[in-house]
Amino acid sequence: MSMKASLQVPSKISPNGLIRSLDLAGLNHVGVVSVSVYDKTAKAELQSKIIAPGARSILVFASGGAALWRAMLADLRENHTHLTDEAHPLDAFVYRAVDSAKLANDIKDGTWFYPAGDAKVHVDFRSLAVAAGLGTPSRLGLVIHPRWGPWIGLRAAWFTPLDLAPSKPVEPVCTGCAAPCLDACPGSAFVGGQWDVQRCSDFHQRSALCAQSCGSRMACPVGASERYPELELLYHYDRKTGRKALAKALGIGADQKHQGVGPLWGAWASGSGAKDAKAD
Ligand code: B12
Ligand code: SF4
Ligand code: SF4
Repeated sequence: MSMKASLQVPSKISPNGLIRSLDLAGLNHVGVVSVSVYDKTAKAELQSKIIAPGARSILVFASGGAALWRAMLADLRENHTHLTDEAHPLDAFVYRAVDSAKLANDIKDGTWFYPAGDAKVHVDFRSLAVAAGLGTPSRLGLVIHPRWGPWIGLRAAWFTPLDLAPSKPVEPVCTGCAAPCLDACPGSAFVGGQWDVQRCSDFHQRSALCAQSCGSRMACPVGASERYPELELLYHYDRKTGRKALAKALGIGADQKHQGVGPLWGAWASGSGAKDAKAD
């Protein structure tokens, strides 16, 4: 369920102001799941009573299409140091947006989680997003939605004491599709018609063909008009090259404190895990 700055909530305190504020920052795709539903599939160490005691509902914030990217570009044009001084400019933009939305809407309760690779608590955002009605699993391994296709970035989750009405689940999207994603993959990364992270990762180790894009994701016809712009794709897949290109496009000089990182395919499997993996 996609909620643009509106939500039917039976609670006394409404999160609608918060949702509107974050919508302006590009977090335009929002869903709700109760903690009791979340707890049914969450790992023991990620149960809500451990990571967010007192929470009753979870609001999951995502960006569909290029809205968040455009909002970040507008900010970077005004604030060059948000690119030059930040290790992860997009993550930092989201943290600032959440902090100012909390302040503006007097939100003090609850616990916030982010999908960043260096997050202290590693919430499984794909499962959370599906439970919160932001999309459905796809052959591609990504959460997919009829409007946004696979062009959804999962950005933040607010475990709140508010009792909110849950969002409806999204119906399967891949059923009946001719699956052009399979043929578009040069790395034979699909096993039994389903994306396999190990095969995809192995292909990245031996070929540069997918260094700056995923042909299978590009081939998906669902939400094709919401595909990320070229510069955003480059930034997500190869941040080293991407942030240089971004600085050039914005006319920001060479005083970069961070070089960015190259693709880290395989890091998740080698023990450094999600900590070092790209999370955009
Ligand atoms: C580590 C990581 C990677 C690693 C490994 C991914 C993996 N194991 O699947 C690498 C580097 C390979 C990677 C690559 C990419 N990633 Co990544 N990645 C993550 C990260 C940081 C953690 C994932 C993780 O380790 N989860 C926990 C472990 C235990 O899960 P797991 O073992 O992989 O799988 C379990 C569950 O996740 C679940 N599961 C597995 N797959 C799926 C899929 C669905 C739909 C569901 C519901 C459940 C589910 O079942 C598994 C067994 O219990 C997440 C952010 C996050 N915090 O969730 C982003 C995340 C999953 N990545 C994302 C993206 C976009 C990508 C890339 C496209 C590259 C990019 N940066 O643009 C590629 C391609 C991935 C693809 N085709 O699916 C997005 C996905 C958005 C979406 N629409 O689904 C996330 C959520 C980040 C974000 N901010 O939005 N990624
Ligand atoms: S990144 Fe390349 S190998 Fe992996 S699924 Fe996409 S097209 Fe296939
Ligand atoms: S191309 Fe079709 S089968 Fe593949 S992910 Fe997109 S909708 Fe699903």
